[in-house]
Amino acid sequence: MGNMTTEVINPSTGAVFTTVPSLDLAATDAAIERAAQAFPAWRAVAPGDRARLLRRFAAVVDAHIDELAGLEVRNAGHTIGNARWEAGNVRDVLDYYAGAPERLSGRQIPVPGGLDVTFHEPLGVVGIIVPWNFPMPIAGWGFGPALAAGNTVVLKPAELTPLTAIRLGELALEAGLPEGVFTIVPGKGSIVGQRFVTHPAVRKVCFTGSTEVGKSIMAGAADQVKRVTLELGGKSSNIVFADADLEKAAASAPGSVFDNAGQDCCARSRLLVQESVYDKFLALLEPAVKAFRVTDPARTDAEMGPLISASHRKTVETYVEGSDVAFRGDAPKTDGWWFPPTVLLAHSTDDPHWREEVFGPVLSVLPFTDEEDAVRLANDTEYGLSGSLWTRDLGRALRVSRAVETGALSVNSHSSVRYWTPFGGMKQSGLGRELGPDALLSFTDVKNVFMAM
Ligand code: TAP
Repeated sequence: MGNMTTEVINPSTGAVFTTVPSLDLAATDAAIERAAQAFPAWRAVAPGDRARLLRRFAAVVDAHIDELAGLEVRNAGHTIGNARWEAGNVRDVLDYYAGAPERLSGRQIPVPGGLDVTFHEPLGVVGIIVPWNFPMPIAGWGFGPALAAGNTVVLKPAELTPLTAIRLGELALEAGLPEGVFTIVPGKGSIVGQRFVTHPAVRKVCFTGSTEVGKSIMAGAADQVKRVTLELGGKSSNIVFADADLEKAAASAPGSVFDNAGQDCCARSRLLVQESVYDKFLALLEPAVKAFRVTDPARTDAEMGPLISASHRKTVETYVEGSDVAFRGDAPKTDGWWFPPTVLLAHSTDDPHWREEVFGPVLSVLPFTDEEDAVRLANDTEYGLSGSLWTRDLGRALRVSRAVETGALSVNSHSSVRYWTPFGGMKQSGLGRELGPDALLSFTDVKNVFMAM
């Protein structure tokens, strides 16, 4: 079997606009072997020189922000505003981790009879598997720290959204990264992604995607005791207490779930509102949802574009059919995988839209009685990735922040991601942390050396 090609579709129109290669097993093996051959020279690059190369890579990305963002608008249906931020995030992550090679210090530990020191050794080849929902940032969160720590990288973009990754691979070469240090391997998860798990030269797999595939990757990696970082699904809560700034909380709630058409593992897809302000809050929320602008994502005033594919739209629709719709926004009626922002009332915690990750612009609402009830409802899920809470009471903010079982939480805000702070999930939302200092160390193993006097 030779390499095939994949058609790339614009989700705003449903039309094919280009094709890319889809690599077979032999081509995947060849890419992994080139990465393995490039590893000894890459790890030996002087720290200052590796830092300079990463800074140059960041500068080349910066010079191509508009081009990369334009690709993502067409390929993933991201709004142009978001897509620019995403390309800028790749640049920022590279700049941040460019500071790492010269600071990746071990320790000197007091021992009798000699000297004991530790080193943070790179692992070798790292395989990064990226989903379609945030192709650029999720790629960068893997390859930035992995390269900085001295590893070489093979990266598989999602079949639906390969274009920006392929371009980033070209830009890395343009910036002067040696051949084989950072290779894009477009193709199917069942072929390319699976080979990252089974090929013995790949020492770590960094996977972002569904919990189901994440589990199979973890099980497959056990065979070679391969390191894994898993960033999986989420069902995050937005908890609004009666004492909160309700206007501010209502104005920002739509963006917290409908941004990227809800195809966001951090989407606050559960809205928990204290019962004493429930009716008032929903009355404030309704106009904000109806005003959420769903339109051609290339328009600078677009707040939401289409869903990624026709089949995904069908799946999202199943959560709305037969459910109690509180209110909905508008979406274009033209070709493309459009879906209106939708608010559903949950009548039971068994409702599928309350329980499962919809990964679409669907918000599920439920009232709660008191703090304890809010925490219980927020924790009633196997996911634990993100979340928000709104209150003016500092003590409550701290108590609830500590009690909600989630990897990232924001108070009176919906932000989840800063490239210099850790990001990742508790429970079945994932394993390990991306970004910040934690991610860097996760691409190394500690070596202890004792030298006798
Ligand atoms: P998946 O189907 O899990 O796909 C993710 C990636 O894994 C794709 O590149 C896919 O390749 C590949 N893949 C599929 N099967 C594989 C296998 N057996 N072995 C190795 N790789 C395989 O998820 P998705 O539908 O693309 O993304 C949506 C899900 O990702 C949601 O559940 C969402 O919550 C989660 N997500 C989580 C996060 C974080 S940060 N926690 C971020 C984004 C998304 P193909 O190209 O062939 O599909």
